[in-house]
Amino acid sequence: MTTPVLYDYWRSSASYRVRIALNLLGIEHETVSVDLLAREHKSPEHLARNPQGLVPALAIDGLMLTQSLAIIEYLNETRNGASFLPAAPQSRARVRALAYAVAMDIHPVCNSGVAAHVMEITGGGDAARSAWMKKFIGEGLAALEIMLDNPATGRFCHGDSPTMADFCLVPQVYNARRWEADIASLKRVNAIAAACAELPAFQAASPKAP
Ligand SMILES: N[C@@H](CCC(=O)N[C@@H](CS)C(=O)NCC(=O)O)C(=O)O
Repeated sequence: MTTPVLYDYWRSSASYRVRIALNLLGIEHETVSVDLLAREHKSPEHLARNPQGLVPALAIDGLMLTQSLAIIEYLNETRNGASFLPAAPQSRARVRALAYAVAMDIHPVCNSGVAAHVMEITGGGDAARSAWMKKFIGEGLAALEIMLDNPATGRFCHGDSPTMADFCLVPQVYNARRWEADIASLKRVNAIAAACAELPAFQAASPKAP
């Protein structure tokens, strides 16, 4: 069988989500870096993998998959032992809502390409970019903290084993710290991030990993 190839960028939070999932499943894979700063994601070579010109893309099972959550759900549906989404429909809906709150609401407005364009058309500099990130990440994670005030929350976002919601939360917390968004008071968010940080699969997926 061909070794899967993850096309990613070390600081990309969407890629970070997929790295966590691959590590939790112990799927051996190669990684090919697509350097966002060098704009390699807009090269013809990468656009052939993902017409959106975004990372990650995962070559697996003869497919070229894109969209981190679609990739995670594909792995969940095709790999034995994966439990990235709970079985009960109401629980699945909750995990998806938590994951989407990050991946579909916080992440897109804070994407590097979006922030760079806002700065370009407004003439904002580093201070404006930082204020933008702080606002949207801070507000988004504050809402997530309230969503996590729920009996279904356990050591992780949903119960006591990691799900797709944790795969989204952890990279977003990494970004919050990077941009110095004020999330110190978000007790559940921080406790879950700390619980995830104890797991080797999350450690190895981190941009801070050696
Ligand atoms: N919804 C997509 C988002 C992918 C995405 O936005 N990736 C970012 C890195 S985290 C990217 O490639 N940004 C390049 C750009 O904005 O030009 C997913 O979950 O895979």
